[in-house]
Amino acid sequence: MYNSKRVSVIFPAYNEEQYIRQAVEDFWIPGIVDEVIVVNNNSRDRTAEEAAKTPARVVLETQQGYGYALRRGMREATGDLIILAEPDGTFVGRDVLKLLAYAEDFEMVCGTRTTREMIWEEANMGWFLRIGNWAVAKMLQFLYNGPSLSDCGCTLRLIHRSALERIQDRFTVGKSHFLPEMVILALRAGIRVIEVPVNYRGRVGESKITGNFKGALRTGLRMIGLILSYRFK
Ligand SMILES: Nc1nc2c(ncn2[C@@H]2O[C@H](COP(=O)(O)OP(=O)(O)O)[C@@H](O)[C@H]2O)c(=O)[nH]1
Ligand SMILES: [Mg+2]
Repeated sequence: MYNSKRVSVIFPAYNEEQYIRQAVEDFWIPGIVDEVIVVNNNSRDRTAEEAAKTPARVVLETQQGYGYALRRGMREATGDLIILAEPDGTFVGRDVLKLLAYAEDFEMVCGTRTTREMIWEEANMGWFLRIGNWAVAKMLQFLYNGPSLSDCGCTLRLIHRSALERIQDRFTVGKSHFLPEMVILALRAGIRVIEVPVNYRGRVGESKITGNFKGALRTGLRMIGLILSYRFK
């Protein structure tokens, strides 16, 4: 509980057997986090078995895709404050406290991974990804008159249940470009959004989205297409 509010953490998981147990342990902050949900997205490794060894609730989402997995997790969550994260070692559990601190003033608190001082040496955030994430975030900021944004692809974020309920039925994206849709819908609904710097570390296991140049470019182009089509259609 945080300020008498129940806190849920959601992990979308596709083949994350190596780190899933540690992730649940790291994010289950005693006295603060009430529930951790692992959304197993048809993993072909032992993600489900490893997650079952933890106190987390494990649900299976059969529709394949990062966005589908997150959306399922948000439907399953019972908390008043809902936090999205990744079980791959890139995020630090205690950064949840940074999101919670801002959640007193804002309905949605997004992490940003492009702050130089918080990018760990081994992190997958070279100049191309860093500038790309920043540029697409700026495009979103200016086209939707948003708050200062510097990262379009940071999973680590928090949303109040009351705010989520206002936009949840309008989610359409199921693949890797889900995050900007969530921000656009939030801004359009008048939800108060802020961004805060979070740690970004190296990954455990293989990256499936931005791990190679092609994958990163594909996701970036999908995000740009989405931002333009929402704005001008
Ligand atoms: N790529 C991908 N990731 C998924 C899927 N379902 C769940 N995920 C999870 O989404 C998160 C993001 O993927 P990841 O490989 O870490 O991409 P990266 O953060 O860009 O390196 C991870 O926690 C995955 O386990 C899926 O169908 N595809
Ligand atoms: Mg990742």
